Amino acid sequence: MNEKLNLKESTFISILKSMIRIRFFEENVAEIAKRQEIQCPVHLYIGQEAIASSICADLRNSDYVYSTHRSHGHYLAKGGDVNKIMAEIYCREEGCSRGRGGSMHVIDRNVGFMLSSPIVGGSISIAVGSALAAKMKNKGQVSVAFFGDGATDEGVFYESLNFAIVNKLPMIFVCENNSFSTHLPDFLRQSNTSVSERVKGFNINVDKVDGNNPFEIYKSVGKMIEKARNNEGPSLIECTTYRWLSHVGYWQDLDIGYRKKVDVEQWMNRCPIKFLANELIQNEVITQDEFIKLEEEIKNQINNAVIFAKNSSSPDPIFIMEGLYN
Ligand SMILES: Cc1ncc(C[n+]2csc(CCOP(=O)(O)OP(=O)(O)O)c2C)c(N)n1
Repeated sequence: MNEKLNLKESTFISILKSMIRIRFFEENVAEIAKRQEIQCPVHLYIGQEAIASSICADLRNSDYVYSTHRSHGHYLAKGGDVNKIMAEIYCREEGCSRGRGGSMHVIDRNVGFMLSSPIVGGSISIAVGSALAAKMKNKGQVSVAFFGDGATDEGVFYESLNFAIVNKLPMIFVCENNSFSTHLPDFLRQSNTSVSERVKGFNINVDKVDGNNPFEIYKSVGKMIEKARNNEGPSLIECTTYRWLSHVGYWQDLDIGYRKKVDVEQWMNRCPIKFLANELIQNEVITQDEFIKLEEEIKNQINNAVIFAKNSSSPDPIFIMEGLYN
């Protein structure tokens, strides 16, 4: 326990590791996409790493996580395997979805990563189905749905929320509010841009936190997980954040006119990794040297994942229909 920060040191070292792993993974994927080594589109998570890493820090392997088109960070934070997700992005048989899914259709039930879906809002209702199953099985499992503010433009979000509340399900709704749905800012889509305010009429336990601050997110979600495990019903956490790169791909979308360079720069100055690393170094949880070593180790791990993926086999076209309804 660190007295000054009032936190369990090992937890925040794990969160830092998870955030660095996601960052390096995504930076590597951006490079791979630039070199046109992969065919599937990639929606990168750079800038939002604190959310997945802090939300998943205390989840159990048996808890369920559901994700979106921006899936890599959620998968890695839930204990996913870097090799398997990299191979999936290369559409290889050794990928977590056996090369059939690519970046947006990630699945690995061994770590409770139930699915990611590019149908905006689509995975929320399925996550609520898992929460219902968890309640029926009564083994203390929690179901977590990650989604963006764009998903709250969809009816399925409100129906899922209502169902989870009425049935007191062990469900946590995690809204990563980065203000944009593709190239549309929130104020052009929503009468009230605050998701947490909008859902208050549902009588749900709700909190709004700085999505670039792992301390805030971890503290808030901890109470929500406890509530869910104690059969006290669902919660919603709105995490305000920003994506550094374009909606899809490795650009910054500065030529389209929906966001300004100065805004991107301001958010980049609020890098969640730098923030947490500085706090941990200043409070003597880790040293600068340990931090650098950590970065090197993770960089190597990601480089090895690229080698693993490239050496993996492509699915045999003969099995193309396998797993489909026919
Ligand atoms: C039902 C549906 N409508 C529209 C789209 C097209 N689309 C893909 S991603 C996206 C934006 C989603 O924004 P948000 O949910 O905030 O997530 P973010 O991209 O910001 O992570 C849209 C509209 C889609 N995939 N599915």
